Amino acid sequence: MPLTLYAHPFSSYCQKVLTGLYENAVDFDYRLLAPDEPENGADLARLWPIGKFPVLTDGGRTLIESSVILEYLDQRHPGPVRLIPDAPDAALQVRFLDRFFDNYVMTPMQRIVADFIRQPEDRHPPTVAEAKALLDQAYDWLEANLGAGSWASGDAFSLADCAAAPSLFYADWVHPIGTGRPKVAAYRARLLARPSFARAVDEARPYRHFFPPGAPDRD
Ligand SMILES: N[C@@H](CCC(=O)N[C@@H](CS)C(=O)NCC(=O)O)C(=O)O
Repeated sequence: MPLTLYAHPFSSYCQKVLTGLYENAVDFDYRLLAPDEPENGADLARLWPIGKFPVLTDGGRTLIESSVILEYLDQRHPGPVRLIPDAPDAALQVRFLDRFFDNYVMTPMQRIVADFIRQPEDRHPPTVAEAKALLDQAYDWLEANLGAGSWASGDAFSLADCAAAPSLFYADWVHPIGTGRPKVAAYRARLLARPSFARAVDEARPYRHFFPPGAPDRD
């Protein structure tokens, strides 16, 4: 039975997992979560009542949470690109950076986007201001800590880059990295040029008009 991924191309966490799948050309059945395919949403609700996606199934096994899905793929469906390095210290650094991008870039980015989905009278400017301040801290930390290698943790593309790609991609749309952080901006550009992530971004282009704050005319 092939791997099955419940996902939507415009979702940032789905792009994180799709990037890992495309890196290693892993075969999978794409179950699009869309109103005109309600059976996929019903399956998702059964598999994971919390309702967040992506969710991956492999035979009778269900994998939930993007980082866990990618680690599972690295263990059970490995390819030439190792998403978690074997060396324990290097693996810890990759897992730390994965948490960094999810918690301090993806999460504030999603908070800002979520505020645009609220009715105007329910919008909450202090939450948006806090999220932007956290993004500034995260961008500054990255600018100071990105190493000389091409990727988040040196010269090998990893789980950390899968997390970085969609988080920096969308975060820059809602709160620009700006010209004062050239290393972060260059890293984001390298991620966008990586064929696996470029493919995920291309697959999401038809949905750009759904981006609640409005998608900029670039990338
Ligand atoms: N921690 C989860 C986050 C997943 C997540 O937030 N997914 C979003 C799409 S990017 C979602 O399910 N949104 C729909 C909802 O919240 O109901 C992961 O890493 O997979």
